[in-house]
Amino acid sequence: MSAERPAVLALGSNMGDRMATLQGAVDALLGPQAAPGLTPVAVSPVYETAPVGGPEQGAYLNAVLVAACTLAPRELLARTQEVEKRFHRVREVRWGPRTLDVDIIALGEEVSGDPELTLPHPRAHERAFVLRPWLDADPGAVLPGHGPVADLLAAVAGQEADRRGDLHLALPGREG
Ligand code: A4P
Ligand code: MG
Repeated sequence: MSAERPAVLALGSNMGDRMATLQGAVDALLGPQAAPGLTPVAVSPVYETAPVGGPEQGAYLNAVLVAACTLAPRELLARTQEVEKRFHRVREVRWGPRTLDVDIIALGEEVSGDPELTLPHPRAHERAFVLRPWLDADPGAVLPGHGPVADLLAAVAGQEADRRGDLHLALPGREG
């Protein structure tokens, strides 16, 4: 366990019951049954976004979670990958459709070029589907090495991200 620092997680789904999958992932990561090490801070609104990269595929629902994290980077990756597996993630091709994708956008000020866990996420700064919900969840957000998320978002203003006002993710409380 290390000192508490903010973890920013981006969730995406474009197969099956997308909303049920996203809420299930939030609960698996932060709910009362979740292993310790991640404490809920904020969850963003849900955005419907056109797929970026990959083959032709359906629209995504995307959201961002902020949690206080005492896990080491590798422990956090193991946690997010376990949750992806739990949702029977199907992904045949890179950037192709998937039931659930959980990306670690940032973990405090951690910087790493490790291909297994690159921090901050190497493509986050150019993706409205990450930046838009992140800014909602944390209006003062800064992407280490890139600057304020508000500025990064302004630079990708052409990318569509439609806020789904009819959809809401619940942030679980912790028991005890
Ligand atoms: N990996 C390295 N750094 C990280 C990190 N910071 N967070 C490694 C998570 N994983 C990281 O990821 C492949 C490998 O990246 C993992 O083994 C991990 O060790 P993956 O999730 O298995 O594969 P992927 O997601 O298909 O590929 P990739 O390159 O991670 O794609 P992205 O960048 O995750 O993009 N369009 C819209 N509108 N919305 C989306 O959510 N998502 C993607 C996926 C593409 N287009 C999208 C969306
Ligand atoms: Mg991924």
